[in-house]
Amino acid sequence: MKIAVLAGGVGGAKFLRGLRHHLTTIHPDGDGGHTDEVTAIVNTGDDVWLTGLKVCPDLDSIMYSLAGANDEVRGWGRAGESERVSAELTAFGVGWPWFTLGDLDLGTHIARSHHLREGVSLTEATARIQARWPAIGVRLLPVTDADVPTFVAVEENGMQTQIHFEEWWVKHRAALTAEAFVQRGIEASGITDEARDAILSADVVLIAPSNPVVSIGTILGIPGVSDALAATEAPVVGVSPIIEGSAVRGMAAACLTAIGVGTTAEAVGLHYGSRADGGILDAWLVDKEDADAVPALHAAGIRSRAVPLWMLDDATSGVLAAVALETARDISA
Ligand code: FO1
Repeated sequence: MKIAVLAGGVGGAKFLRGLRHHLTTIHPDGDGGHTDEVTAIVNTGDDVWLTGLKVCPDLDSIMYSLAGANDEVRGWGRAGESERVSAELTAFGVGWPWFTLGDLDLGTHIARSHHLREGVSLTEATARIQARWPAIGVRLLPVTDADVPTFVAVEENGMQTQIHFEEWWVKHRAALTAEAFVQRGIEASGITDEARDAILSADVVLIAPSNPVVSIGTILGIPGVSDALAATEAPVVGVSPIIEGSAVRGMAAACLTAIGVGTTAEAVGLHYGSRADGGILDAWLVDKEDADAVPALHAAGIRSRAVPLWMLDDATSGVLAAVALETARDISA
């Protein structure tokens, strides 16, 4: 089976681990992996060139998590990390002192930047650094090879300004009211051929429970993505990142408010819209606590099921992934 998954950082990583766990159970390859083809199409709006290095937070979150090399406590970066170089960078007054680049993490950024400086695309550079962990079981693709960083329009010290998403997210913890999210350089960007092909040739397309604005929304903003989702024969099934009116993780609420969308499973599903109406969804999974959202979603042409969405470990994430695939099968049937 060919599965394409649109994903951001932490929520996307957990969901992909669950999907891989499920596929390894139902379609084992006899070598601890699975025989299916899973492609993650990952948000690159968080990306930033910092101290001369290309940092790709969502691609790295997913890569480290699938490799089992992620810091489960902090929720980002590498396990067993140290910060000797970062302390020196701060002493030199370069980079963002509030945005810690760990020593192991810097290895990723140096390797990635090395490949980019050799002239290969971010897609190719991602494939090369991903090969460091041979058995990830998911192909990671940036949604675009162009630099399209997300900037956040805020008012700081009484002035209207725009700051990089990571400055808003990490330095300010999203405490500055986001007036808009701006994808800089988007005009000159486009979905990569590899990502488009993954969507068009998929048997199933899944929208991971990632931040609907600055992760999934950013992916959808890249020219060509919505067209590919409209054109694919595959059913598109999404998983709500909001349970019982609160973002499972991160500051999705602050982001949704900024674009005038309610922080509910129903509102996000309706925001993504049904494919029949030019949106992206055939189906939207909501948590059992949000079962009252199902009728409104059905009325909007979006199939919906209320199932447990909490991803506590690979097993529970695997059950969720299984339900998403089963929902897709029901649509195709
Ligand atoms: N998040 C933090 O809260 N503090 C940090 O210092 C930090 C550094 C960092 C460095 C590299 C990287 O790939 C991610 C990093 N993150 C940090 C997490 C990052 O903000 C998130 O992974 C996403 O950008 C939000 O989804």
